[in-house]
Amino acid sequence: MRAWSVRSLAHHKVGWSWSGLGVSLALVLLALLGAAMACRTGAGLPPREEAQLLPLPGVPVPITRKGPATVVVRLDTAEARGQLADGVEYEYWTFNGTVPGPMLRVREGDTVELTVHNDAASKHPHNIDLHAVTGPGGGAAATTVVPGQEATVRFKALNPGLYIYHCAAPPPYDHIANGMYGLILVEPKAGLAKVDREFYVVQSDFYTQGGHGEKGLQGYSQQKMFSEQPDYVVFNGAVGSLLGDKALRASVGDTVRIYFGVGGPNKPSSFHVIGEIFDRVYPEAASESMQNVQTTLVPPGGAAIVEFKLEVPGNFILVDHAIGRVAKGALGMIIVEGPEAPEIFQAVKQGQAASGH
Ligand SMILES: [Cu+2]
Repeated sequence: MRAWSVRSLAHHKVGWSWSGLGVSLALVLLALLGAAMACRTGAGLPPREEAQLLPLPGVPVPITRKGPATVVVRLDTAEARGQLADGVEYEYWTFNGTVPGPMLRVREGDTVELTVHNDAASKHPHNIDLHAVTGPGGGAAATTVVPGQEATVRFKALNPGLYIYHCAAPPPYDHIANGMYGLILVEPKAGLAKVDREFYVVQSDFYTQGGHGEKGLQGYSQQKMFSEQPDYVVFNGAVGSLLGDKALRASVGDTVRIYFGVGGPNKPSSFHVIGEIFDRVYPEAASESMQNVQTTLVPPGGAAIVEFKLEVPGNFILVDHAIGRVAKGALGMIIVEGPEAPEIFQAVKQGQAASGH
């Protein structure tokens, strides 16, 4: 890059005097030679950096660089037992041991070099199909790996947006139903507006051999999955994953952004935060936003970005407003602390039976 600035300096000199022309031409030639050498030595290639992979519901930090990079990502597919609900265990299939897998964050124009390593203890082949990929299968065929093996794919993130990634190993519906999905954010070149807090939430539906709440290790029911009758509809892989001491936390005055996706396999989400209005929604994670939205519909294999400012303290509940699903687990919470704002909201005469909101 330094070579180009020398060349632009040379152009300035051309404008100043004819006597400097010889010097200027020499500088241009030197600059071109330098650029050619930089290409040959690789010094002109974009920088390489490791993707930041955080525990749920963490979001990688915003990208501040102004040029493209090669972002190196390594995901391990692993089949691991976890808690789907209180007293209910489930054999999840995962990226990096969590449902959803870690959120990935790159910049429009970046090249992503992604390695999928299938844990040696897995019983199944796995792969990754990223909806941010322009290429066959979203990378699925190129990354299909048997247990103990790994594969690498490289793609250019051409389109900004928030995209689902998921396993598409046959049959893909079983791999998705068992928990193999996550989100990749491709930031636009100009970046996103600064906010105070960002969260990562993915909704999905689970189908168990036993009924809702039946204790013990529960096997996967493909039959219920085909008939689209989930026993659980949850945020971030399990009932209660965003409740109690795992609730999201923010302060009065904060502007919050939620990167929200739906892994499915089957059910869309009517995503809503009780007691808040989304100031902005990027519906289906498109580039244009809408303002003042109460509930946004997010399809399986889709995502949305929602933003809202917190004006008053309290507990704000995340739900799928297909409200029966709250009983199946589609419930989370943002605990907002800070000074009361009675001019915006106040209980003038408290009711006898507070709902707990
Ligand atoms: Cu898989």
